[in-house]
Amino acid sequence: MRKTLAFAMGFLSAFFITFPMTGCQKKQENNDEGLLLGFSQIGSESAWRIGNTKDIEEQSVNYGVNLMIENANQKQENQIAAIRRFIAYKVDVIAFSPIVEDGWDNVLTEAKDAGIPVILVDRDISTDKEDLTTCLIGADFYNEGVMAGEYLIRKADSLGLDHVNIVEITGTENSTPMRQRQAGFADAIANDERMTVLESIDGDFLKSRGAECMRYLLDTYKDEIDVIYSHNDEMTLGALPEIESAGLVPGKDIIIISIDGGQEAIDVLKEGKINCVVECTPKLGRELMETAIKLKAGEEVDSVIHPIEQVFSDEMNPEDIAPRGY
Ligand code: GZL
Repeated sequence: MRKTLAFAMGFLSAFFITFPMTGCQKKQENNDEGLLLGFSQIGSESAWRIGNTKDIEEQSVNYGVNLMIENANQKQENQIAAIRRFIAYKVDVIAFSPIVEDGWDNVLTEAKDAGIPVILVDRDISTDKEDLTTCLIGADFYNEGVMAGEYLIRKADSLGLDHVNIVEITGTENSTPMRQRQAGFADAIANDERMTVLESIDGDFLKSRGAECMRYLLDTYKDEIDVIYSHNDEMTLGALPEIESAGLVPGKDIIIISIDGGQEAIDVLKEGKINCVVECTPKLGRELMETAIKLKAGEEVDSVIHPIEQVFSDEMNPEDIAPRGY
């Protein structure tokens, strides 16, 4: 028993457990009590991601769900390993935020064969197989891109611009938010002949990469740049000091459009250094817990759950923006 328990304890040491850990006995007790949910989180790359994790943990307590959460530190292989551990531990439901869309068929087939339902949180997967997942809970990233493009058209109208040169700093290549934010923005400006995208460059949703990308874009295009369209606040916040170091005033010399809507970016919007922030709420925990509880009870669930999201910009009184909570 000790050896088994030691294994169990060692096995669980990689997880942050939100119930008092007493090894396997707790699992047996939980068979009749609350739901055991295994969640693989991408990492801690942004205020958005940290806020998402915090909300999921808080909601698991609110709903009495036993949460096993593992941080993959931006590596798909860590997410795949975590899902395999959840399967081995026989959790009731698995949830994860896939860092990229491809490469999940094998591990999700293993979950399906084990009879464990899977919920996609935040991001989607790309697969030809049927029924590997039950529900996607996350933003409509395409619409976020459309809202960013529609803001730019209004801004160009208000400034009387006859041509608009855009540089795009994208999120993680092949991730759902990157693909759809790029597509929505491109479609929104497609019929506006003033708009030209000079270059799109991968910033991987990271602040450091946002700064590197901005340095390259300024060196390459210098004063040609009219607009920066950045797929998340972290990269935007990394880019701003580079713009100022080049002697340009962000929000004035260059229009800055960002996505996420974290407090730090909203504070910079209030300073006038960012012109538009499209909201992408990280607060998905309530919908996740409610969906997981329904699945454990054998109830039908919606295949897609999109939160309602808004646009914050210099078209409004930024002082009216409520505290963001992330
Ligand atoms: C969007 C989420 C993205 C955020 C980034 O739902 O996947 O990942 O926009 C985060 O800040 O890194």
